[in-house]
Amino acid sequence: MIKSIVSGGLVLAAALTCATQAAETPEQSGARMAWFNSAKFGLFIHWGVYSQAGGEWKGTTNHAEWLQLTAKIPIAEYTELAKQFNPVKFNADEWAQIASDAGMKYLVLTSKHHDGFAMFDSPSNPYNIMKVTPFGRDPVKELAAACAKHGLKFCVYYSLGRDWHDPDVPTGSPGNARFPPGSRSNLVDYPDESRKDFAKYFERKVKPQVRELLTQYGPIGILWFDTPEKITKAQSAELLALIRGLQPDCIVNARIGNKLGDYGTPEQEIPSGKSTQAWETCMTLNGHWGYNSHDANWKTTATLLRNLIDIVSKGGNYLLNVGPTGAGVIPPESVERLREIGAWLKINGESLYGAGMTPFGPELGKFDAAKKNKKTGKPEFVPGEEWRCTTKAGGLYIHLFKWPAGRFDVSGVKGTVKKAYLLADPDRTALKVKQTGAEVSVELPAKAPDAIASVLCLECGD
Ligand code: JFZ
Repeated sequence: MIKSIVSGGLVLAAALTCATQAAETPEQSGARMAWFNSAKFGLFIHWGVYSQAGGEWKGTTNHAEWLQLTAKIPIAEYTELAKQFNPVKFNADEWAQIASDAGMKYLVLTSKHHDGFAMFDSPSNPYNIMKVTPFGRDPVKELAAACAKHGLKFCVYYSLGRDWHDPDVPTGSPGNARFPPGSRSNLVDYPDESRKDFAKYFERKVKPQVRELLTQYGPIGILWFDTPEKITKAQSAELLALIRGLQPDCIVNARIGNKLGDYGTPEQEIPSGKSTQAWETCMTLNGHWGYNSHDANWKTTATLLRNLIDIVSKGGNYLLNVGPTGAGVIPPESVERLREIGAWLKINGESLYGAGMTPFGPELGKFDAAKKNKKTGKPEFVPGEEWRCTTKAGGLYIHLFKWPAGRFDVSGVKGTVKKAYLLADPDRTALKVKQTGAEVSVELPAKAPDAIASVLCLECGD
């Protein structure tokens, strides 16, 4: 049995440093990050008023959670859409069960996306699901309870620097060709960027609602901020201090802004290399975060599962997204993929949960000078397609994507391989091992235990 070394890795996964966190010891931030560094896999849920439209608006069909901006809908008209929001098929226990069956350990729900609409009972701001819609229930409250019942950490997403309902949320920067002033703002109702004062929005809406989220729903695992945009360093620090004061164990991602936060959040991409600092890749199952009924571009279970293994082998977490319908139903194509990942984790989860990153590296892939990145012109990174490795105190887990003929060879192994076996083999039958120094060769059966990823365990000693 290979034991977990997560605790040993935590100090290395120390939070991104900054003035506010400097007062913290590595042990304190390590203790807060313990569950996150062990969990590896979470469910992201983009669900709100926009979900009702299913990506469609007056004949166009590529919308989703940005509907209000991409369809240029005035607040008055968008509020009419909100008044129709009545997700009678929403069942928090079902959603938590789907996440649990997928082998996920935490769940992040959009509590307020860029449209500024609160999916929770917000006494400080009436633009919320309890006041505006006929639904009359609080999904954040129901999901928090369902997650507690299913042993999942309940977490909330909060759009920090974009809010298309509030008059004081400027975006973009002068001189930034890609994101000029107003590029991510509601210019339909609030056309004059120069009149917008982020500090007013920060005091009027952000701080009261963050306080509500941290005092109304029990323990919050992560406050998953998004798009910090114009927030100042002082405001990021003040917000972090507010959170630490209310719930010291609540993890905060780096999108709180200004190099604060406990971990980084690469979006829709997996970094090429490994990192000792905590990080989490968030990714859609198809091409949209919010529900789009026209988007059938579903990633295969093989891609998703190999992404998870690749990410964990580099020291990260995988936050995989679903976009439920306006009625409150998670699309069956999403559920099917999550169930298949869960079935694999049921057999092989030991190789990921609580595991450390690869001691090797070449297996991850290489930069190919012959393939230039279209955006940067730099050599493209070509991921390795053969295998990945994760670690625990007692040895190595080799995840074989391609089943080698006859034997698996690896060099650079530290220590002596005491036993080799396939994790999917309930009898853990010992496989024949040859080792010369750091070179190891393991004889394999003809048939792979799993078509997507088969796990070879190498128990190592001195
Ligand atoms: C943001 C949102 O705009 C989007 O709707 C979704 O919620 C996603 C998870 O977060 O999208 C981003 C945010 C940051 C980057 C790209 C898209 N980024 O840093 O490249």
